[in-house]
Amino acid sequence: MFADKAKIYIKAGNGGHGLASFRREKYVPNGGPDGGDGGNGGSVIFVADENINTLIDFRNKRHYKAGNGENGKAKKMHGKTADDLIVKVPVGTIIREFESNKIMADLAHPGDEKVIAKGGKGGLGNQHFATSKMQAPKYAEKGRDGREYWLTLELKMIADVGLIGFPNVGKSTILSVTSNANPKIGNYHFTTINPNLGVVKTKYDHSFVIADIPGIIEGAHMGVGLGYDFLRHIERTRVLIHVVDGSGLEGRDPIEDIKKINEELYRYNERLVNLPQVIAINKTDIPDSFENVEKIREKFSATYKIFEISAVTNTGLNDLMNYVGQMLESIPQEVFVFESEYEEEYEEEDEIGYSVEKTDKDYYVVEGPIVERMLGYTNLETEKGFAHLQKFMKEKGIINELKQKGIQDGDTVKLGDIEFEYFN
Ligand SMILES: Nc1nc2c(ncn2[C@@H]2O[C@H](COP(=O)(O)OP(=O)(O)OP(=O)(O)O)[C@@H](O)[C@H]2O)c(=O)[nH]1
Ligand SMILES: [Mg+2]
Repeated sequence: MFADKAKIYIKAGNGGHGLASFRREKYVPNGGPDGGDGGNGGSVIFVADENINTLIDFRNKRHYKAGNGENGKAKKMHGKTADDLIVKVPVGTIIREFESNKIMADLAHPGDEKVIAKGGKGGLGNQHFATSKMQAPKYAEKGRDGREYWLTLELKMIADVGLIGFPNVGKSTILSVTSNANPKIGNYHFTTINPNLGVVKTKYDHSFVIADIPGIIEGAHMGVGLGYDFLRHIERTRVLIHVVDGSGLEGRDPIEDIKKINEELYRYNERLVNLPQVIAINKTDIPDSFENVEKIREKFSATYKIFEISAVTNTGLNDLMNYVGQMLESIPQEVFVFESEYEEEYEEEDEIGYSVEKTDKDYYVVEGPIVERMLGYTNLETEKGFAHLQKFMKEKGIINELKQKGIQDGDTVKLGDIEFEYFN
């Protein structure tokens, strides 16, 4: 099966949590804080590997997760950082974020690599938060979550030459006769529904990769026929062979056909219509073709090199392929790389936690740097300031934690330096 597209889910590992703990030693009643840091979560990294040719594996295995970092431990021991997960993809794989369809990376060269989902940072243990004012901080930082994405992987086949034209003009037959490929051939439209690739060897001893794509028809850019989504497969080609049916058997005007195909190319991507193009008039074994050959030559020979061929009798194909092979020699093989369009969401500033403790029957102590910071810019004398405090406690989850610890109306909360009565 041809696999040039896949949808997968990736998740980087979460960071381990920092630990809040205190040294316990014999004869030392109140040891200092010794909570270690959480380890970082593993990232998901994509690498372009020459030994992989299709995305077929991604149809079978669709979830890729890197490990989580370990939580911090006592005695200032750090949790282990998780290994990154390396995902190998074929060279020429474009990675898009599924929702927005934006390009996150184009791994165009062997060995290209990119971190797509970053592992979450481990949280700091409480040992970092001791200050002269707060010598026994009971809070530690939580680990960050690793990034997660649904992705579309899309393989841009890197063909040197693309065969284009209306349906049934003989593109697949040409591919089968000139290359090692074995595409389906049929006397009806849209025989080819997925692109085929083949390697052509010329008498000059160079070889190139040729792509046969489904037939294009007028209106393809609006989704008529098979649409033109598959034109992306020839976006990176260096030469196009424009195949036209010279026999006129289908009652079409080959001049119009050539113009229409070029119009569709143009609408897809202007670059495509400006690629070097040669015209191959096929089915010239059919006697009726003579008139059309004349017409095409008259109209297009100033613009395009024209070949008369017959794929079924294998006539003229050597000349065509040798010519194209030589054209390629003079066209540098520059790999077209798509720029990344995806902007990673801004990661929230580090927020160091707080602790909630029940120190007496009806007495609760809340402390921590975010509390100090909030108190620093809030004037609790004012109604507005007090409203802000309530909102803050709710949003940060402090209220929830107080409830979990069993707070009742009328109990006292000590928040930093202030005390107030709790009412739900
Ligand atoms: N007489 C004659 N018939 C040909 C020639 N080349 C191809 N055909 C026939 O034309 C029909 C279409 O050939 P394909 O190679 O499948 O055409 P295609 O352009 O790939 O068609 P789609 O995949 O539908 O776009 C088949 O019946 C072929 O046998 C030729 O040179 N002469
Ligand atoms: Mg075909």
